[in-house]
Amino acid sequence: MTAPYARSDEPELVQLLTPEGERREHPDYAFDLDDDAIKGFYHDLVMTRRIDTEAFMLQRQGELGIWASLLGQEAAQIGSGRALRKQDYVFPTYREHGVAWCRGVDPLALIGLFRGVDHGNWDPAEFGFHLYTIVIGAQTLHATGYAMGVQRDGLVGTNDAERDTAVVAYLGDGATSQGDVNEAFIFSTVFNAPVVFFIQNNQWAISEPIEKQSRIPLYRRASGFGFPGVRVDGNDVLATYAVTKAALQQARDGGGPVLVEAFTYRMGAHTTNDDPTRYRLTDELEHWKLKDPLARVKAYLVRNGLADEAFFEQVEADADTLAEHLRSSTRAMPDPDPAKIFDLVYQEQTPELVEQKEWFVKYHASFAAQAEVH
Ligand SMILES: Cc1ncc(C[n+]2csc(CCOP(=O)(O)OP(=O)(O)O)c2C)c(N)n1
Repeated sequence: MTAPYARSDEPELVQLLTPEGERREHPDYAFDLDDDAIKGFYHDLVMTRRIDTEAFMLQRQGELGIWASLLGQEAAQIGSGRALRKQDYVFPTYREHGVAWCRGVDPLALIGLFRGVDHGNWDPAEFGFHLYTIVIGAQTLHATGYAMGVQRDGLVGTNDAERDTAVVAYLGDGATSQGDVNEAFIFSTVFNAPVVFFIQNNQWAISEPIEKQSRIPLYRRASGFGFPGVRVDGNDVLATYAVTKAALQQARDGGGPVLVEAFTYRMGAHTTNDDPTRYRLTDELEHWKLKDPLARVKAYLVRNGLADEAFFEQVEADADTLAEHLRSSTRAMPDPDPAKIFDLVYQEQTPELVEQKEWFVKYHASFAAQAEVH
């Protein structure tokens, strides 16, 4: 069996920045931003990694119930997230902390979800960023349905850059084995829905390797459904930006769905509940460390004299400030009102729900009364 990482050298992989920090050109995908934008991407990458490592440590200290780390996947998320326009709409999984950062969602809202004090405390409509979906692949159907709605609202192919809208569904390699995802592919292509399926192929679905999910590279699956697919170096923030930007534009222009496979690697555990040393070899991780998405942008900036020591120090200082804010604010989060679940789940309160809520409030209060007696 071929090691998963051997495939990353396939010629179809779109790459604009090598692991050594050298720029590459691609005939179909040009990077059209300047070096200041690349410095901005570097800032995003470092901040996102720090949110991730901080949340991981908070989980280890017992402050969070669980955390799904994005370590290694920062470039896939920042590149694609920065390619979005304000009016676009994102359906994430549970690992899209970098995309959330690009959409302006407060990282504390993500942390609150994993602490179990709320159900996702951000307004999806405000940020164009849906709540996290834990059910593998389900969000691809939500995204397809939403995209069909966008199309029917006349928000596709009008040539108005402020108006034309694309929808993105993020998913993992393992999710492509789900029926939901295959149904979403069929619906989106036959209805020409403006949706981009952004697969972060991080090589593992918990302990199942990509070899057990597919006999062919994932991006080629799209052609079987009748829409285009492209594989991009998911550790290259410039390439993920350029490829996603083109895919989003095709969707907004009325060209239908596109599948983007970001070829990347999950450097950490699946979640904080999991031990990857039980199923994967250390040399695989060591191989991918050489492709680190942050190191290659830093190498580019340094080797071209575009950023000095003061710039990197400032980025680290910003990350330290954010980390301190996340730590202290997480510990200060109040416990939720248990009855709140009744207010948030349903649009309308039926008499039965009102009755259930009253019973639940009394039942819950009985514990406090018992504690006073004893
Ligand atoms: C429908 C469903 N089946 C199983 C699970 C349990 N589960 C949680 S994460 C996961 C693996 C997902 O792998 P992948 O799609 O590659 O995404 P990744 O976590 O690697 O980003 C599974 C099977 C689930 N959450 N939902």
